[in-house]
Amino acid sequence: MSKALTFPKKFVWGVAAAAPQIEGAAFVDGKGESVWDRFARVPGAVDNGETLDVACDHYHLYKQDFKLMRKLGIKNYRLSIAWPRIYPDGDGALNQKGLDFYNRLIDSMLDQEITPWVTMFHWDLPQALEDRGGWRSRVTVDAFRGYSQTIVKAFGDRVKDWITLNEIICFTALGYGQGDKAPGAKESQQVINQTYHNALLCHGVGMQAVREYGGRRARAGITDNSPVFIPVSETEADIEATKRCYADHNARILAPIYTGAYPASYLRSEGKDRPIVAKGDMELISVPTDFLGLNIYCGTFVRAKRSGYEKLPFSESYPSASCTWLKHTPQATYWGTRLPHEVYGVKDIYITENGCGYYDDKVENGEVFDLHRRDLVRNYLVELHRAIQDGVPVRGYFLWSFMDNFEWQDGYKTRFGITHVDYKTQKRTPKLSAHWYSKVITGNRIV
Ligand code: PNW
Repeated sequence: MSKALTFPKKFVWGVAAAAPQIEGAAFVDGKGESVWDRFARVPGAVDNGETLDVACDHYHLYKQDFKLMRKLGIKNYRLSIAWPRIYPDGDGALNQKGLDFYNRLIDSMLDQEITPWVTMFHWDLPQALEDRGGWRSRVTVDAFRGYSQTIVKAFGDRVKDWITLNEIICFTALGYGQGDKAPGAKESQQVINQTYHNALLCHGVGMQAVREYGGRRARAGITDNSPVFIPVSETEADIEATKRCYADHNARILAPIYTGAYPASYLRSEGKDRPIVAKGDMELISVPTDFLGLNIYCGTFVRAKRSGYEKLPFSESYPSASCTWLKHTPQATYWGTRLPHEVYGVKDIYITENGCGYYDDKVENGEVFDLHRRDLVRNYLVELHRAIQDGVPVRGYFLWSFMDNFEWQDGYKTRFGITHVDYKTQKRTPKLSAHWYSKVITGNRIV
């Protein structure tokens, strides 16, 4: 048996999902409306007018879902807590039924010997907070302080690994700039920069909640989808160019977290649109983290140019998943982990998401032959293994996603799961990729 593709001892293998994409029960047991519940009702916002109302009904089916996870040998599960279940209005009155639900959920995971990795915020801002300014406002930072403290106090006896926020860019720039994600606003560049800044403050506030109330063994970090760049050739010139490109594109999020300051070049280029920074903000944003979570799906190729670097466009025939933004670029796991380590000195990296979405995963005679997914994930893991061999401190990998789910503005047609969900019957069918991944986990090596 070849040893070459074995992962380090104690490497963490898991799967990931997020509350709004799987739970359903959107208005059950006192849950408040989220910006996504509202946005999904805007005509044209989500494909086919689909909503999050039922999704995979994980709210009611979590026990069987955890049994299936265990059967597949999955020992780590990255989930998120729905803020509007805990505080329907974002702050103020606490919804005890929401706390009860996550208590049952976590206990049920532990019964199946699955370790929870909890994301505090995966895009489902309470609509009531949006009505008071949402990410534009520091009201949200204050509300997040209360929310994060409450959940760390409530679940910290059983949850040791915390992720403050998922993908700042997606709920700020895409929600308030591009407008294709909730709340679907179109704001000025200054406001967008302020939404980033307020999100960074929440990250700091969440870190503090874990430090204060999480107990001695608790660890915390953020999950980012910092843009990934890949040198088109692994020559010194292209690698140097790629590093410069990487640093330029991470000036808004990773730089402030890991250096405690926005790069001067960023502040210069934003000019009067730069975020308003209050005293103490940068210290809060750069509270030391225990790990960095990275969601890695694809990268952009870069080459050296006399004046610096050049990003290369993808041709139309370049291979991708059904969602065309997801180009087949396995080297993304190599460069996407190596560069934060080299540029920002990040220690302890987890891939908190990687996977792919297809339209045509079908159950035939009880099976789903998603060879395309198995192949893609395998290729990305080979490159991740190479990163570890080269000394990049990658400690774990979470596959997105455990089961098909609500893929935001794409609705339900794009399936990211290694488990197929029949949305009419809620029947779960592990796909071929699930059986394959199960062997990877048990063997701790790529098979
Ligand atoms: C992530 N991109 O989002 C999210 O964290 C998940 O909730 C989501 O379901 C998953 O990836 C699959 O889309 C991303 O355009 C969305 O590069 C888009 C991009 C990256 C991540």
